[in-house]
Amino acid sequence: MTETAATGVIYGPREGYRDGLTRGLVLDLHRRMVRIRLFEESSGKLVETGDMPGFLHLYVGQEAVAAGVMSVLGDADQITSTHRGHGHAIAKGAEFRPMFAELYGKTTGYCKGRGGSMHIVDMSRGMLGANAIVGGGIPIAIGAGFASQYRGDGTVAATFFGDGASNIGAFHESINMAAVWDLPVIFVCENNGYAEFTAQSSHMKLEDIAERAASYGIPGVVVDGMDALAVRAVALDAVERAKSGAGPTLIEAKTYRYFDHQGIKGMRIPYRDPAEVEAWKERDAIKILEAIGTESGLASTEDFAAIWAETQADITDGIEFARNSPDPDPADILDDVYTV
Ligand SMILES: Cc1ncc(C[n+]2csc(CCOP(=O)(O)OP(=O)(O)O)c2C)c(N)n1
Ligand SMILES: [Mg+2]
Repeated sequence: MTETAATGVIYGPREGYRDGLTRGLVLDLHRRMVRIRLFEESSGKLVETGDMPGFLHLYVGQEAVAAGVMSVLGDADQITSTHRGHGHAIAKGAEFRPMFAELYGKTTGYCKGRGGSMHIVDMSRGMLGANAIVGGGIPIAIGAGFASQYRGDGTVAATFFGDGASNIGAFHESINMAAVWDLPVIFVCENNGYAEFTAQSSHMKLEDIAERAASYGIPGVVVDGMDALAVRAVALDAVERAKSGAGPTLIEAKTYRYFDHQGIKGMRIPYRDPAEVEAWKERDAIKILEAIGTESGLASTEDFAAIWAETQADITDGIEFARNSPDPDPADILDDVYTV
C-alpha cells in the first residue's frame, strides 16, 4: 500500500492578508474581542462568588475566532453555536443587558431567563442559539443554509463547533449534505485541543481536523485561531465561495481556552500542563492585534485603552441591569411551553 501525503489541506490565510488594513477594522476586531473577554471574566467571577447562579463554559482565549468570522457576516447571515457560546453571541452583536439578565435567570433576559448560558438566542441578529448538545448546532445551520439557498437572498450560515464535536455523526452527515447540495454554509471548527478533559490525540488520529473536508469534496482550511485578521481572511474566502454557489468550506481554527472546561478555576484533574497554558497565553489574540495596530500606526495604546474602559462601563451597566431586573413569576411557568 502506498501512503500519500496529499491531504488536500489548505494552510491559510492567503499571502498579503494584512494588506490594506484599516484603522476601522483594527478597532472593530479589538472591540469584539475585548467585549467577549470582559464579559467572560466578569461572569466567571460572579459565578465563583455565588452571585450568579449556575455554571458557565467560558470562551476566554478563543476570541479571535468569533471576532474574525463575525466581522465578515451581516445581521441577515445566521449562525449556530455551542455550549461555549457567549463569545459567538457577543461578536454577532448581542447586548450585555439581556445577556447578563439571561445568566441571572431574569425576565429581561434573551430567553426571559428560561434558557440560561447554553441557550442564548438573538434572532434579530441571526444568532440561532447556543446549544447544550455537543454538535447540536451543526444540523440547524444546514437548515439555515438550505433556507438561504431556497430564498436566493445571498445570505450565508456559519456553524461553530469544537474538536470533540467533529467526531459525532451529526457533523459528518451535515457536512456531507451541505457539500452535496452546495449549501452556503461555513463550518468553523474551533480546535482548542481538548474535549472536556480529553486531549485531541486521545480522541482522534488526525492532527488537522481540516483533513476531514477532503472526504466530502470541499476545501479544508487550517488557520491560526489566535490571529483575528487571519481568521477573517479565511472566513472572507469561505463566504465568497458560499455566495458564488460553490458550496461550503471547513475552517479549522487552532486555538486554546485559558480557563477550565467549566468556570475559571479548575485543573482539578491535571489534564493540561500549566506550561502549555502559559505558552498559549503568550500568543494572546488581543495582544497580537494590539501589537499589529500600534506597529502599523493605525491605532494607539490610548485607542485600545478607551475600548477597554468603554467596555468595562458597559459590563457594569449590564450587571446592574440584570441584578435589578425582576425574577420570573412562578405562575408563568407554563408560558412559552409548547406541546403537540
Ligand atoms: C451529545 C453530548 N454529549 C456529551 C456532552 C457533554 N459535553 C459537554 S462539552 C463536551 C466536550 C466538547 O468538546 P469540544 O467539542 O471540543 O468543545 P469545547 O468544550 O472544547 O469547546 C462534552 C463531551 C454533551 N453536552 N452533549
Ligand atoms: Mg475542544
